[in-house]
Amino acid sequence: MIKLYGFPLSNYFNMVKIALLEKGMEFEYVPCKPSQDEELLCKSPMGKIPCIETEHGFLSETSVILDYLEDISGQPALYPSDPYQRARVKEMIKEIELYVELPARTCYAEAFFGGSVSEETKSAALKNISKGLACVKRKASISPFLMGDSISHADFFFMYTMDLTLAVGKKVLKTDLLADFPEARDLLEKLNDRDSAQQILADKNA
Ligand SMILES: N[C@@H](CCC(=O)N[C@@H](CS)C(=O)NCC(=O)O)C(=O)O
Repeated sequence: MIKLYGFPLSNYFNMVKIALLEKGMEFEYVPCKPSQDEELLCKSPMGKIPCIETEHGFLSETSVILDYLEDISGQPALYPSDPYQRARVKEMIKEIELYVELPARTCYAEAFFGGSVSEETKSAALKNISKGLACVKRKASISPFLMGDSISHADFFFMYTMDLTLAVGKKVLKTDLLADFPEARDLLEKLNDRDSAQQILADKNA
């Protein structure tokens, strides 16, 4: 059985957890915080979470873990079977991570950890996140899911990225980052209503 290492406040951890829940795959949760201790580094070489333990060994990096889960699991598929459409979903995940998630992260210290970040960092974050979200908006079909008529890993990646990115917008950048993208807000609401997402929320609140 797969072991999932991490903690419920981590958005990357929740991206993997929701894939396991949606696919109905059994897994064991192993509470674990990021660290540079050898104990974690031998499992996740950057000391980041999540990582998973498989019967063959450990894997880290969320998008790689999602690909692995897809390769070993049956239904429901969370990538399209058509190679081009599948690549488009992966392209979207990469864009969300590089151009929304990572710029938002530059403001986490102030949003979540009682620190502060410079005005320069804030203005760069706002510019970069806005550019990233414009890219998502340009590509997303939201019909009804982010990348078409079937739910995919891109929906969950987007949901947990926006969970914290919207909080950064509100608390640090003093703006509603989805003000001109109401379709995305509606989609996030629907995704958050799913049983899997409700379970993750309950675990997070606990
Ligand atoms: N690229 C990694 C990022 C994972 C990540 O940044 N996880 C955070 C927790 S949400 C972490 O471990 N932070 C500690 C660190 O960056 O050292 C992935 O895709 O899994």
